[in-house]
Parts: sequence; C-alpha cells; structure tokens
Amino acid sequence: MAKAYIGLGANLGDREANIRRALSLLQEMEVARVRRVSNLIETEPVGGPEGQELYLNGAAEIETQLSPCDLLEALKIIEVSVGRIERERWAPREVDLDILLWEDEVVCNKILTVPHPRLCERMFVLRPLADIAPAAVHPVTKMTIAEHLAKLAGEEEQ
Ligand code: A4P
Ligand code: MG
Repeated sequence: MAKAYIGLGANLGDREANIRRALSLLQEMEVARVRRVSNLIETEPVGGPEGQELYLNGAAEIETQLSPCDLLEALKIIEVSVGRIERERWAPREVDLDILLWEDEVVCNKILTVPHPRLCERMFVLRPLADIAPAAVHPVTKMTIAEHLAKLAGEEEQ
C-alpha cells in the first residue's frame, strides 16, 4: 500500500457534493482508501478565463495499491463520472483531482509529474494539505508542507 495525497477542486455545480461524490467513488471503485480529508475552503480562481465562480478546494490522504499512473487514470475516470466534461486548460470544472504527493517519490513522465509541479506556489493547494499533512516532506525541496505554506504566505504579504 502506498500513501498519497490528492488535491480536490471544484467550481461548477454543487461543488461540495461533487467533491464528496469523488471521494466516495475512490472507495466504491476500490481505487483507494480515503484516510483523511481536509476542511474544504473557498478560494479565488487562479488563472483561466475571467469571471469564474469561486472554487472549493481540499486535500485527502489516501492509501492505494495502484501505481501512480494507474491512479491518475482512475482519477480521470472518477472526474468524468462526477460530471466533468472536456474544456480548455484551467477552465471551470465540476471536479479536479490532482496527485499532489506520492510517498516520498518523484515521478516525471509524459502524463504525470509528482509532486504536483505547482504545489509550492498555490495557497489553494497548500492550505488544505497543511491541514492534514503539515509534516509531510516535499521530496525535491526537502521542506515540509507547513514550511512551504509559511514561505508562500510571507511572499504573498510582500
Ligand atoms: N498531470 C501531470 N501531473 C499531474 C498530477 N500530479 N496530477 C497531467 C494530475 N494530473 C497531472 O490536467 C491536465 C493533465 O495534467 C492531465 O491530463 C495529466 O496527464 P487536467 O486536470 O485535465 O487539466 P487542468 O486541471 O486544467 O490542468 P492542470 O495543468 O492540471 O491545472 P492545475 O494546475 O490543476 O490548475 N484556482 C483555484 N482557486 N482552485 C483550483 O483548484 N485549479 C486550476 C487548475 C486553476 N486554478 C484554480 C484551481
Ligand atoms: Mg488537474
């Protein structure tokens, strides 16, 4: 069993119901066991088209027997099952499931980059992740999630 953290985001439809449904499907489809779920927070959209609705963002700790690439494939199936349809990059979405961390491993191939490449620069990812995994260490920077959150908060204040 591998421990991983996934990011949860939604800004279309019933955002909380979409996220909860995705978490249920992870278990029902035997993709993963959901061990912990952060608080869900409302966040301003970053990037993408003007005039988007606010996001609801969260993070979950999961345990899975799948490989990182198989997990990504399963997450995409769950996104579609919850109602996500194909749109341009960073467009509003019913649900977005990203792999944030996978054990303390680095994965980099054509379809998948873990840790998530924009993890350290996004409050909407770090805040919920720090809720459930403040001491988790980023395998590239060697900093904890709590340290990354404090660093980004300091930078955003300037
Ligand atoms: N991919 C590579 N690495 C990963 C990974 N670690 N986890 C590839 C998940 N996917 C990964 O993703 C595009 C492709 O990224 C996938 O096919 C996969 O092979 P996508 O979900 O289809 O499209 P996307 O989400 O629009 O693109 P991207 O680049 O993943 O965007 P982000 O970085 O996820 O940003 N603002 C707020 N407040 N809250 C949000 O949640 N989300 C985004 C999307 C923008 N602004 C936001 C939020
Ligand atoms: Mg995504």
